[in-house]
Amino acid sequence: MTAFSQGVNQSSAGTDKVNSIINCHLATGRLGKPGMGPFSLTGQPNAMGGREVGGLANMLAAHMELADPLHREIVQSFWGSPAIADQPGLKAVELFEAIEQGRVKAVWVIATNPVVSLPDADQARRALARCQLVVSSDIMLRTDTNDAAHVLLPALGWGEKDGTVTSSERRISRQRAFLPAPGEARADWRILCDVATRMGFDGFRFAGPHEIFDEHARLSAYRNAGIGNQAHAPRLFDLAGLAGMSQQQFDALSPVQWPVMAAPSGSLANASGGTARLFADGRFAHPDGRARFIATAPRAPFHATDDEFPLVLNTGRVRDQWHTMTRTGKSPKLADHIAEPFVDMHPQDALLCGVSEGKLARVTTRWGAMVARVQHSGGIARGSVFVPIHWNSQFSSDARVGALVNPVVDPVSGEPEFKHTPVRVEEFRVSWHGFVLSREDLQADALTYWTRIQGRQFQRYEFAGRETIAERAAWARQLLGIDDPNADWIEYEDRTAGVYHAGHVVDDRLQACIYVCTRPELPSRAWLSTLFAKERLEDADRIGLLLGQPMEKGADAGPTVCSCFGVGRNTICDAVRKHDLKTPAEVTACVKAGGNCGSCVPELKKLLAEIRVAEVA
Ligand SMILES: Nc1nc2c(c(=O)[nH]1)N[C@H]1C(S)=C(S)[C@@H](COP(=O)(O)OP(=O)(O)OC[C@H]3O[C@@H](n4cnc5c(=O)[nH]c(N)nc54)[C@H](O)[C@@H]3O)O[C@H]1N2
Ligand SMILES: Nc1nc2c(c(=O)[nH]1)N[C@H]1C(S)=C(S)[C@@H](COP(=O)(O)OP(=O)(O)OC[C@H]3O[C@@H](n4cnc5c(=O)[nH]c(N)nc54)[C@H](O)[C@@H]3O)O[C@H]1N2
Ligand SMILES: [Mo]
Repeated sequence: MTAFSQGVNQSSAGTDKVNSIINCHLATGRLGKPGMGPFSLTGQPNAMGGREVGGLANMLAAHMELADPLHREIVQSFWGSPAIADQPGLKAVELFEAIEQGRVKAVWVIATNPVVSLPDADQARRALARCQLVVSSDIMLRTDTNDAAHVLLPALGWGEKDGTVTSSERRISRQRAFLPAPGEARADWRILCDVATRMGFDGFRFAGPHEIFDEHARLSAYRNAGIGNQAHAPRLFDLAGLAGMSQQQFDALSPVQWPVMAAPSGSLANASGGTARLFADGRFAHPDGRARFIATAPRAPFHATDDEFPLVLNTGRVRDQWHTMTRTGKSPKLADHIAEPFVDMHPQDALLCGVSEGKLARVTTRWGAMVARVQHSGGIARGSVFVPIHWNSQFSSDARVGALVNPVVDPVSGEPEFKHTPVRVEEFRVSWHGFVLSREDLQADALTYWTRIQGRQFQRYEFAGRETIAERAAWARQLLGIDDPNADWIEYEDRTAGVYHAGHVVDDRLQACIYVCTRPELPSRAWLSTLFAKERLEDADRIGLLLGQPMEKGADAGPTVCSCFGVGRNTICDAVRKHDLKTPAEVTACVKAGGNCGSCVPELKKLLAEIRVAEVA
């Protein structure tokens, strides 16, 4: 079995790579039987469902192809439509080029955040800034794309709406709302239908998702089974058995894999009416039933490295965030683990570039630049750097990696070459570092570098600057928005060492605290965070606030290592030393860390090694 995802697809030769995988399976006959086959791991929860309804510029609904005149005729006659496009629309990257050139004057962005997620993302931002009408339907108010929109249409999120989704194994499942609709938000289908109806189009007056699904199922079956002639095999995507359901039957639908043929008795198909396996008889979707090999010639990535841009920029995901963070960025538990945008690289490359772990770097390509913290995970080969796709202008001063990514696409699929852009990494020089924990949002834009991290009762801002601050107290109060001269404000300053600590207390509760230092080593955010949960600060807390560390030994758990069980670095290191733990399994047995998803086990290994080295030294 070959399971593949974006390391294969996101390439200027992506379709060739996928065809090569399929060729291997065809050549070896490893197809259509249990435990074998090429398996594309589609990333979006409903990526498959999107394809079924024709969610690409060169597709028609129900898996029909725009380029096929018979398919166009089928869809047009089923819909009773006066016209149907005979040329494909613009794919995402082409679309934004056309917008910037003024060839497209109005755009409606639905459920995507292109100012962050497209390659050459600064071009996408420029295009929207120049567009006459930008409409955005999203479930969040503030996104980088919404910031460029003229009209916002609030949509319902997945837990607030009703319909079906399809998984990678062709299984259609009912999805049911479990939350009420907030405010004026409407489901995407309703927004689309309401706009179409107001524009004077008929055919959009659906009572609900059940009627839309019925039309979808009928189209899939329309002129399908009977049409197996030389030029056209029956279309595999056939939901005949799901057409004509009542509202109750739709509501009770069990998950089922397509094709779902009409049940012979006329009774309604259910889970048993589906098709678990395709191609088991060695017959494929071509009219003659035979599969096709597609010859592929290897092709290098489009842009090669050179002296100016000597490394390769690879981009992708981290466990704790989803895409552009509009939802996961709100979760303190997720934000805690990897707090800031980073560039992961090999230590020797870092040395050659003059950057070092824990410090900031400027990452630059021919298309754009960003700022991120240098990290050595130990998992990056020489010559490559990895930057996560998640951080954007809502969360950090300059962290949209999309702005750096080259816009070359695969000629067939239009998929960008997200994993390969020549890049340069250099020091991002700053003269001081700091952080704030505050119950109120800050106006951070004036800071040279900042990242905002969602905490439980507060926002955390990591920042750094270049300019000389003459009056630290006045500067800090202004940053925190405190104008009351009698505010409960406690501070500590060491001018020679360049250290400044201050706390703002309101009615005995900690409102905000700020720590600045010329060196990047700053007090423990983990312990200071716990002060925000206190209804009133004790004297020892106020002293600890000034010191930036607890008075009581062992009270600081340190930065979170295991997000699942919320176990901090200090807790782990103390346990390792005290009980002489040697393996990650022993650590798990002792303090639980690493005992659930296991993604912190490499970090546990690293900590164990570091402690061992320190002991030996
Ligand atoms: N936590 C989390 N999970 C997600 C998502 C998320 O945002 N957050 N997004 C979902 C979505 S929509 C998707 S599409 C999937 C993506 O899931 P994946 O494709 O698994 O994730 P990526 O991080 O994009 O990249 C996968 C790996 O490809 C490697 N790679 C880069 N270039 C090459 C190459 O030339 N050859 C090979 N063999 N490998 C290469 C990268 O180093 C990276 O480790 O994840 C889904 N799951
Ligand atoms: N450099 C680089 N770029 C990449 C990738 C990469 O690996 N590297 N991966 C690419 C891949 S595989 C993907 S899938 C994309 C993801 O990129 P996007 O799709 O742009 O990212 P999301 O953050 O998932 O954006 C979804 C938006 O829709 C909103 N939303 C959520 N639910 C709903 C809903 O029900 N209705 C509406 N109307 N809005 C909703 C969210 O709040 C969010 O703003 O990024 C791509 N871009
Ligand atoms: Mo994706």
